[in-house]
Amino acid sequence: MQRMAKSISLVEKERAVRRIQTISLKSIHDFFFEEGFEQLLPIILSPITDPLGPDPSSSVIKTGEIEYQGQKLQLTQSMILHKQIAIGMGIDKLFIISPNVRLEEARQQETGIHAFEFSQVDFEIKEATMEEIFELMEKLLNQIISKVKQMAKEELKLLERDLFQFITPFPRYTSHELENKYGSDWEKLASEEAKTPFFVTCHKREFYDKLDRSIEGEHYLNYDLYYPEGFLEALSGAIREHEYEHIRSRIEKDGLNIKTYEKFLERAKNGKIHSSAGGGFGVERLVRFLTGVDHISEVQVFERIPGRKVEV
Ligand code: ASN
Repeated sequence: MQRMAKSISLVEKERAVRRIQTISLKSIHDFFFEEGFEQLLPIILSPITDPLGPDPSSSVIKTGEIEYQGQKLQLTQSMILHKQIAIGMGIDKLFIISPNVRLEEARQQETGIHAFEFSQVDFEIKEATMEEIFELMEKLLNQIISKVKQMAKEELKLLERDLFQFITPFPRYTSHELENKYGSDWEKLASEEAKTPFFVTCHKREFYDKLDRSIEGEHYLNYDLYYPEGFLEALSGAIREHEYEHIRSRIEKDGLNIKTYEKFLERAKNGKIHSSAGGGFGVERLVRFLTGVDHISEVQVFERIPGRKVEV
């Protein structure tokens, strides 16, 4: 957010954004509670975190790390591996709102959707199917929109933002289909053209996203949800790899250090990682979409924008 003298209308607009964020967070909590999820608290230090790669679209420079009592601990990039471990502990439906630190390249400030520290709503369900996750997200997004429309009429008017319920099911495409249609910039072009959110399946991604072994070639049982009107990516998720041999070979194939994931692999070997599916969506990106503001920095009270100096 701007730190110079602010006009009344800017102050009002910022307040409207914060109110819509507050309503969204309440409605996310209510939704997961009503759907029978258990809420876990986040952790921000662990010997393991989401490696965020090798995802061709990832632009994270390095993983944040600190040393404490002779142990190297990584800053959470996402709670994915802990979600899988928690499912293995017998927590069948869970969600966590967690801070994610992703040290992005400075050029990412131009996308409008990248912050190097943000909050992610991460959820996971034991033995869920992709369709179950899609339906859950459709219901959640429409429920948030309905609450915001109901409780923030004045704020939406001030922000000149029209929100409406989306028809479900949202369209589903494969990444290959969209790449054929729009070329390599398909994410941007498809989101700009869309009038409704849409799911895109099959992205080359991290070792924990399950490979579709029922068909020839490299296909993944994963998905992203995109916002319409050019608001870009909302959520990513997948059905997870849960068998020891598969996880191990995927980690090796990705050129990651097996030793780092030793304990995780041990759990998988002992049958403590189960089949699950889930996803995660950024709170700030959601609020940006709901409020229609241009840049994610307009949503963060304490902005964390790649390449910009942290003031406070
Ligand atoms: N939260 C995502 C998931 O559940 C992972 C991520 O944020 N990279 O798959």
